[in-house]
Amino acid sequence: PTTFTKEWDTPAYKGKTSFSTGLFIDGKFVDGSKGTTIDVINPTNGQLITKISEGLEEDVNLAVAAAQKAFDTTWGLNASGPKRGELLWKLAQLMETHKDELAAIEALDNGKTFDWALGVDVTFSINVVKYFAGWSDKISGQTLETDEKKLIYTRHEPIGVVGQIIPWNFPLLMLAWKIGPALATGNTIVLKPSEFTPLTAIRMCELIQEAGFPPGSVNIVTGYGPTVGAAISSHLKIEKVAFTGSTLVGRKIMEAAAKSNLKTVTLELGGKSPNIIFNDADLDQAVNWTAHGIFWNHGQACCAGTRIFVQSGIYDEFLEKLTAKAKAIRVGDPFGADIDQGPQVSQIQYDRILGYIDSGKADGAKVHLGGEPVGSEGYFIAPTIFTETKPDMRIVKEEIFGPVGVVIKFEDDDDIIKQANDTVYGLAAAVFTQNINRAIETAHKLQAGTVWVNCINQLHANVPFGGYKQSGIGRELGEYALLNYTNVKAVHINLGHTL
Ligand code: TXE
Repeated sequence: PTTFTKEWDTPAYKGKTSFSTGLFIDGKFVDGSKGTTIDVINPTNGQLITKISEGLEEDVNLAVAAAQKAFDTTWGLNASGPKRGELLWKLAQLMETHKDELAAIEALDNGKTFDWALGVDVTFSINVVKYFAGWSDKISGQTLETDEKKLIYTRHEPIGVVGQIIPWNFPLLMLAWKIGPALATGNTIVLKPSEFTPLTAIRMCELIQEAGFPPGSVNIVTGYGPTVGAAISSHLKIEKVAFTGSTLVGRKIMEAAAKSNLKTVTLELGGKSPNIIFNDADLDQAVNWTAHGIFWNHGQACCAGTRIFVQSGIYDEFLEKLTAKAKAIRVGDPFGADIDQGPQVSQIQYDRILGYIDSGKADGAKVHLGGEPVGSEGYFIAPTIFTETKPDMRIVKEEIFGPVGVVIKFEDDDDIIKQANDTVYGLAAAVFTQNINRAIETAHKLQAGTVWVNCINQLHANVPFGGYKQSGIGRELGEYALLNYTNVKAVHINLGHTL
């Protein structure tokens, strides 16, 4: 494989990087089996960043074989909990040493600003790896009492080779969420990053190697969904697959799992999260959090609070303040000085979002702010707010995954729960009120895996995250994530019962 090298001398970052562009299989960087490559495009200007190796089904097979060998010899039940924890901790330390470089690669590849990449993506990824490092030596079962002539206990054993397929909105962070619990519990991994944002994953392979993980314990096969992704989800030797991405592909993965070997599936899918602001909310704080809720990461967040329900008593004032806040967002080069919002990740997403904006206009919603591209190159879209929407409009029902929010007026407390829950999704929700009873009552009635009260988009390594309804299956992060990566075995020992 070739080497990708780049130097930055920008207001946000000065520094350089250099890493292989190959697949990472059995501890080595290799070309794809057919020698083909994938173009990685810079969303800021539409130009080529570099070419990386394209993996195919054959490469997934090689990666699974390497992962199986590692599981049977150097990892799995052959690596003690303290050893696994030590290596994960070492990895976190290496990420810390290279944190600016990782943030720069992420900003280049994904288009998020360098400052956000550093402050959120890289920092949180390090926390997550450290958090799961700590779990490595605390994986244990139970002893269960039945009668005095029996000893019964459970073991939480690693599953084996696990497949992980991740998206482009938080490339490094999703990798950390996935590999952390899988390695802490002793599994070996075949992971596919998004074809749009593979670079931090490839750089991480070098850090994984440097940390001392045995060859084959982590394999990264870059490639496309219908080839590498499909090969992982239908592989007969992979017993579990974890996926983050669209609901559409989530369905395909479940289908492939069902048709192949009934592998366990966990899914973290889309959302159309409600954000409810009651008359008695702290208005300025609600405005600040709401803006963060829609525009953070350019709206490319599965938990984005995109359906903004505002009670009638404060609607006008709220909308005015939110508009001022959105207007102040500085859109531009992710490495520029004082930039808040970079480009959308790809031409496809850019076209998709503009298509949604057009559908909103055609359906008769009012573009209150934005609603158009910014500049003449790259995939920049102005922060956009729609008002005067109807419940059946596509912009109200479907996930747009861009900097686009819809603001909807509501009157009474009861009706709002119905409106908020009127969606096929159930990933997250937010509620703003200074009345504790209303806050808790609303939080309990909302059908969502996460409810934020007087805040939004808050995530922590030790707090589970995942969806109700079509937003997914299973929970990531926290102790809950460990359940995805272990098989529970009950061992019965007969101490004297005779037959
Ligand atoms: O996602 P895909 P796309 C939503 C968001 C966005 C939409 C489309 O609404 O606008 O999805 O994005 C791999 N078998 N989210 O099309 O395709 C693919 O290569 C196995 C929400 O980019 O789901 C990538 O690695 N894998 C979301 C991963 O799936 C397949 C984050 C995700 O890409 C595959 C991203 C197949 N047949 C998008 N086809 C979130 N929950 O945060 C593709 N992939």
